[in-house]
Amino acid sequence: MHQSSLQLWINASLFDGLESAAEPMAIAVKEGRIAWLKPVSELSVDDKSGFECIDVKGALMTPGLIDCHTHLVFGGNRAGEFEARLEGASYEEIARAGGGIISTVRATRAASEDELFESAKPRLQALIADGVTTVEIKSGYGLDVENELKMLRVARRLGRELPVRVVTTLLGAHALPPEYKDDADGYISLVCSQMIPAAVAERLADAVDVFCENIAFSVEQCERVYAAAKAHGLAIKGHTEQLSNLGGSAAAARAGALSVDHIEYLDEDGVKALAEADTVATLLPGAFFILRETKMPPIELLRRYQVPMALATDANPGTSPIFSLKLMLNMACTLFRLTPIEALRGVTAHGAQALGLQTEVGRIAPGLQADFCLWDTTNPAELAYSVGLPRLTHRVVAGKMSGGAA
Ligand code: DI6
Ligand code: FE
Repeated sequence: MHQSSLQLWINASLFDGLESAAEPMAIAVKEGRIAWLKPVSELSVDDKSGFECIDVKGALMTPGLIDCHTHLVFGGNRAGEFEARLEGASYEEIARAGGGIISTVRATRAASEDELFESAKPRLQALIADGVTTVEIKSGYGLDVENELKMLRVARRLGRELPVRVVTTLLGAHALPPEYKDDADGYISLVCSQMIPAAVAERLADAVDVFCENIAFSVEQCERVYAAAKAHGLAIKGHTEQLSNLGGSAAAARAGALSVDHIEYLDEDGVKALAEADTVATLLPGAFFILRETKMPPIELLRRYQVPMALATDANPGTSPIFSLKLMLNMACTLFRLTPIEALRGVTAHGAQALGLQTEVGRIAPGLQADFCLWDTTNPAELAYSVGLPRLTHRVVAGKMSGGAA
């Protein structure tokens, strides 16, 4: 169905990744890319010649959704920790007592590559069913060279075997492994001198990420990781200002980070640093919700300084066991007071920018990949307004139908 190399999708209510079109649009796809688009009222007979014409009858068309921050490859799960938190333990207390991230490290190290692949697959399929066409997947539960590479190999394999673009990020500096107890600097040296070069040698990582926090790594340690990543030609990102304000976001921006993520505790100086460096602010309302945080990210400041805001699931076994990007659209509006259009930009154009992929995906614009979704509504606000609906009727990746209800 709709697999010819020349397609003309007509009568779309278009949200192009940044704005909604004022009138019904026609979108031409040639060999998997967007060739051109124009209002249906301006279509000539010549425009249509040679194309397979698909009338979507007013349905909402958006770019394929981009989940620019996930940790969806991991062993085991943390339902027990969820119960402990219900009884009053905090995330930090659990982490300091050797639970939290480190308990997932134990389960991930014990799992084979095949086991990790099989457990990650339904998580990724859930995102795909929600309209995701590009997903970022981080390592970070191996915390030694062999197990970090194992996670990244699983992420690459997911991208080969499932109809979704996968971008990989090495998050070796996620937590301190037990072998390096009391030697965080020594562990950072391992990340810089062995893990990053090994990931680069196997082409397993597109970017490098860090967790800059009191319970993880200092700003100085993160800066060492950034320097090593950049020396190997990799992009950088940071988990920063999630639980406290250490100045990690400004440091990441100064180092040229594509994005800084979480940022509930970001202050005005930090926001200015992002604006100056063109670094994206990635909002992760799932972790905010699960941890019942009350400190809001500085949305008004981000607007004032025109920092692009991306939005992602942070899908992970601890702070965001949530495999729905559409739910994040609602949470970003309900919890963080984004407008529906801001939220939608966050999972399309700005999500792409957070991955450095803005010239490939995230917008419906000439020259970009023909990755898009059609929804059972005409109004983009409904994607954020309602949970569970509207239905995804078509999901198209590089011009090929791939999922959706229709
Ligand atoms: N911040 C988070 O919210 C996740 N990682 C991070 O640096 C949590 C990961 C986990 O708890 O397993
Ligand atoms: Fe995360």
